[in-house]
Amino acid sequence: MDSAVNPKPASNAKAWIIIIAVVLMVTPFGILVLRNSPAAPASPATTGMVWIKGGEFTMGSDKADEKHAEEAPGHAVLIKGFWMDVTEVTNAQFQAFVDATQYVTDAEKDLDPRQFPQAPPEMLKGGSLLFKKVSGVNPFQCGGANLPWWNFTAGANWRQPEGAKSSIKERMNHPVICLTYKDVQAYAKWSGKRLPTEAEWEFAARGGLKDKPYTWGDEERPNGKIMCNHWQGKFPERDNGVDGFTYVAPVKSFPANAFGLYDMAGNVWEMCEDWYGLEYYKVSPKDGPIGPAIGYDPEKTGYGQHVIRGGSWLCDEGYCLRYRATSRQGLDTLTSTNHVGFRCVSDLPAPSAK
Ligand SMILES: [Ca+2]
Ligand SMILES: [Ca+2]
Repeated sequence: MDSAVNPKPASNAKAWIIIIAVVLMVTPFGILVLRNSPAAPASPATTGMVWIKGGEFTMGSDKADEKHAEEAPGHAVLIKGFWMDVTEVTNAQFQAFVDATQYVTDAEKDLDPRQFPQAPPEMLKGGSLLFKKVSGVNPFQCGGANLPWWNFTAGANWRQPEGAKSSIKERMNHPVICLTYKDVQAYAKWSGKRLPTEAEWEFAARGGLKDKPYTWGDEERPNGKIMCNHWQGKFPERDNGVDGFTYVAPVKSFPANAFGLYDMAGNVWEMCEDWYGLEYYKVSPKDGPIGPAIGYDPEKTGYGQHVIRGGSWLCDEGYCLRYRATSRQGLDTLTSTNHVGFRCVSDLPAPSAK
């Protein structure tokens, strides 16, 4: 399991995060729903989207090695057409949603100490898991709760993604980060859209290319060109930033795929609708798969993980290499972190049918 893309709480905090997560999941949704029922954005519903004509494709790969066994087997999948956001949802777009709804994200909320009387006070503050460089660590020898590059940071949320006193003021065209699955569902509902299924996401990411490892083709760096925002250097110690970025990059900083979609590889992982299942490809139906009934649950929280796809600015070429077309991972459903975002899809009629 690639721990670089599946942040876990630091060991001391881990138990409390899990307990709090479980309790939150059975708390009435009232604390999380939109406070109003505002109208959806006034702009045309498919603005900033592209029509993805459906079809049949091979999802996953028969070439997956043991390290990436969750990507196997390759299997035939049939997808109906849909609209998809051209970019990851940006801070500007999420700001419009919050301005219209006064929605408060999970990471912005302190927890009620009466609900968690035994919890250390620092664990009751709203915040997110943030990546922090560390030296002298062999990531291949880490795993489980031992992922020293992830730190719960009180005060880190979408408005201040590096913690207190940070800002998105100069980052409005960056993908929004530090959100939970519920947060992105709230945005999707407000915008009249939904999250893509994992199958829709991979079909779109491949851009019509057949069985290629990357969303742009066969080579990781065609003609020496870096094709997406990822990590160059020794993870988790040093990112050389050869691609021009050592953090989240503005959307559209790299070429689009053949369907006109930007950053389907790298920049931020993108949440999908489906629960995450390690073995799901072995039993997936062909027609419009929607994922397993329950999510992978390595921490035995009784809840589970949802799918994230595409890799991020933290994926390096050795330890991670998750900016491939078939890469998939689960994210604890109540986790917010600074390398995961999302984009939406829509079931509005095809252009020719309007
Ligand atoms: Ca980079
Ligand atoms: Ca992405």
